[in-house]
Amino acid sequence: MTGLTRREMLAAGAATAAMTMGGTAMARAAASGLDTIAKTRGMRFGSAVAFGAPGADRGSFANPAYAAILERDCGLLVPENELKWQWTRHTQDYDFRQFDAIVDYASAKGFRTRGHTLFWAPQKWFPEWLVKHDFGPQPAKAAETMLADHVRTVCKRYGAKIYSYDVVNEAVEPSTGALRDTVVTRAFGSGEAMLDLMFHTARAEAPHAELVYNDYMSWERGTEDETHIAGVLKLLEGFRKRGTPVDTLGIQSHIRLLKDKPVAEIVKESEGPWRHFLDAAVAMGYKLVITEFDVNDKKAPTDIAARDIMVADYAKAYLDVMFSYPQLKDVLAWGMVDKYSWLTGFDPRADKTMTRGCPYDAEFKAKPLHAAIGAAFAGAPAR
Ligand code: 9MR
Repeated sequence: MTGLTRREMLAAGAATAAMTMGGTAMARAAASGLDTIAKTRGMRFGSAVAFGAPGADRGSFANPAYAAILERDCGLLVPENELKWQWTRHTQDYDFRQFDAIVDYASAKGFRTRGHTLFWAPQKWFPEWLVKHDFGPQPAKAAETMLADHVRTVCKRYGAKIYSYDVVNEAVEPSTGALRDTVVTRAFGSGEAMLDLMFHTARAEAPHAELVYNDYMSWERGTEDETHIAGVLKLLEGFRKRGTPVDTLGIQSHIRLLKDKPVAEIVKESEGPWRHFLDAAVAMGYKLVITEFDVNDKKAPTDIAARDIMVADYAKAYLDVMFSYPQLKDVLAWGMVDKYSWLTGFDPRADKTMTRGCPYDAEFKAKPLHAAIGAAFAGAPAR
């Protein structure tokens, strides 16, 4: 039993029981934690987690009801916000207090932790001081020093405690497919130079870690998604041509029920072009990771039962396509409980009811989406 935490041993027992009992894949899936089911296929499951004061009503490890779900379903954790520059560099100095608390919890409980993110590329997510920063007479050198220092500082501090980094998040502008133009890329002289520096520095400082380029291009058909996908592919090709050390394409997977169409129709129009994209990425040698999975239920019905089924069906269809790629091993949800999801505030429903894009409802009860994720894992080819 070496290398297994107590939580994993308990979960493994539950999984064995679940796998030997009869019934449908759905019933098996609902009977045990998601990471446990994923492991039977050589895969892993986890979630975003937030910092919080003890007992706070948040998606935090310090909220016992939320922690119980993490400890039941997850083997992987990722900070929802606490490693972003807005948290760690709210001034030009470093402040790791909130992320340290997450890493301490993860280490104590035997979770593996992802680092999101060493750099979030759109300027609107920079801390204010960075937007106004004067890079001086040699801007490329100054920008390089600043970003390399950031990567080194984070990688040194956490060492082997972080197994995978979103080294750069969202560098491609979806409306044009070009790299985003910001005060930082302008100082560097080009977006490519900025990206290359980030990945080379991360490889040197954290040679053990998986290095991920993460973005939100999604499989739903729409002009922006297509331009976005083309831009990401071009970026991935460029990395390979220049020898930039990028291991994995992070696919955020905020999938969206935004059309007044049955699930089967949305899936039918999405799958072909999406596979084309994934095929191209894996042909270049990239691995895949689902980094931020949830379902935007904007156009799903108000009725809870009908909506939950639609969300679950849509998720299952998407995950089945993704899980058919052996290059995909890790799957992380962007939160486990509806009431703490970014979707509730960021993209509220017209009928003002709570969004239902996470595996658990506001009462911490598992929903059909939870069973659908479990069933997708249970049915995935082993890797
Ligand atoms: O879920 C996050 C939310 O709490 C924050 O307010 C927001 C801005 O920091 O970021 C959200 O997470 C985003 C992630 O970091 C990158 N991909 C999109 C996610 C949802 O907006």
